[in-house]
Amino acid sequence: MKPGGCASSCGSSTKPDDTDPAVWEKIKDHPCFSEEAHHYFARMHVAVAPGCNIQCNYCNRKYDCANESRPGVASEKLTPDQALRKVIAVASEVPQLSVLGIAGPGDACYDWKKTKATFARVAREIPDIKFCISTNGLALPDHVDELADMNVDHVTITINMVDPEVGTKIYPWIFYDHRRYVGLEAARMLHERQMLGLEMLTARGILTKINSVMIPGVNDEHLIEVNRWVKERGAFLHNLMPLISDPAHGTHYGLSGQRGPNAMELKALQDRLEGGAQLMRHCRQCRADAVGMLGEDRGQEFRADRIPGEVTYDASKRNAYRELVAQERRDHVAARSEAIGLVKAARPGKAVLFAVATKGGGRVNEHFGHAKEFQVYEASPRGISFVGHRKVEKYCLGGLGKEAALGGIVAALQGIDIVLCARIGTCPQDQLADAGIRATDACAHDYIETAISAIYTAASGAPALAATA
Ligand code: CLF
Ligand code: SF4
Repeated sequence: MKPGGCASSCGSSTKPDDTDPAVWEKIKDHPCFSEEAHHYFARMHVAVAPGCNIQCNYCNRKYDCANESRPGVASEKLTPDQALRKVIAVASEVPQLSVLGIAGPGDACYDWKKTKATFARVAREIPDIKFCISTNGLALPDHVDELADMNVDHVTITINMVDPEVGTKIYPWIFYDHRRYVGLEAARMLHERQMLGLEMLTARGILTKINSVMIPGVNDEHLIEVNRWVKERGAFLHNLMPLISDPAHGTHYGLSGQRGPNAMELKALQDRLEGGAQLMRHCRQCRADAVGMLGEDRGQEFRADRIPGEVTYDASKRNAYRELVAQERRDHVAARSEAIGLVKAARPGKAVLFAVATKGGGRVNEHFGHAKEFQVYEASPRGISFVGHRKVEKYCLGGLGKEAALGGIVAALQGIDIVLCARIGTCPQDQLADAGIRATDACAHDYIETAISAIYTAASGAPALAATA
């Protein structure tokens, strides 16, 4: 990161032309609500809300694996006081931290007392942290006014259907007003409460993101309708999450063999939704106790038993980071704008998919062998757009390449044309080439868009950009 001085120490960056200033103020440091912000800022979840009032066929909260990144999974449940200690410890050590989210492991609105108590305690100690919750929506309408009073600007509702018939295949039961409901009646009640909650949030200016789990053969086609409904009701973002399904998780879908979509099926549906509600494409489907940048999870470092008895908030790291990032983001915005202009001006050609190894800052700065995921971008005559990410097993272990991992990486990179990374050896480079994927470290440490533009314009015959490390 380049050192830089932001006189105002505000952490702001250049606002995109198409974003309302008040909205930009809310999203500019939120790693989930702004794709650009996720290169710089981190979230943490505290697992204070274990209770849930519905059953989803893709959920089993009894299962936990420390290496598993999946909503609903948490290694330890916390009381609001324990959560406060953890937030203070993380905020003092992780300079990128900007958002505290409550995303279960049950439902943040159903387990409301603990959600509210946690936010109240943290607000007193760290007033500049943003609050965020994720909910299934059933209990949401009961708490919208309190969310507004607590300055919660970001709410996620998981909405998988707007047709209760489809809902019967996803939700076996709900629990509402002291009673259990099943079948069509349950799905209809859930749907009505979700729509009411969304409309109430929109009316109060709270930004709402809709998460939809894409379940092939159950609701994949139907999500086009969901996108239309939530757009009409003011949703800010729509996030399609691929179903994670494994018999070992003990979920209904896992045990009954329901498969999730592959990366290209997800992209195809996302592409069909272009022009509807704005899509989030950088979700990492994180755990209910995740800590760190979206592509990483430092939760194990901050387990309750690793936090010392006395914790006092030290704001110095977060403040210093914000000053550095403000300048860096301005540079990045200018570089990206130039790069996109060059791609648009290049001779029309086919769309090219790039997989980028990065460890943050919006740059090509990770070695191929160290990457645990690749960020995917598409360059085309329309410009450069973020498409998603592909998780992989690390190729390099103790300095040696793992041949077995490479097959999995090639499979995960299905459809990718070019891999950009900070360093790659000839052995993996040759094997990727055999699979039709070009890999290069020629643009190491460039901004991602600058690197893509250089290669895309060179390939299309236009003058290549000079590298700007
Ligand atoms: Fe957490 Fe969710 Fe808030 Fe983000 S996560 S409550 S909006 S702070 Fe983000 Fe994780 Fe995807 Fe959620 S990457 S699962 S979208
Ligand atoms: Fe699990 Fe969340 Fe569904 Fe409740 S709402 S069953 S916690 S996925």
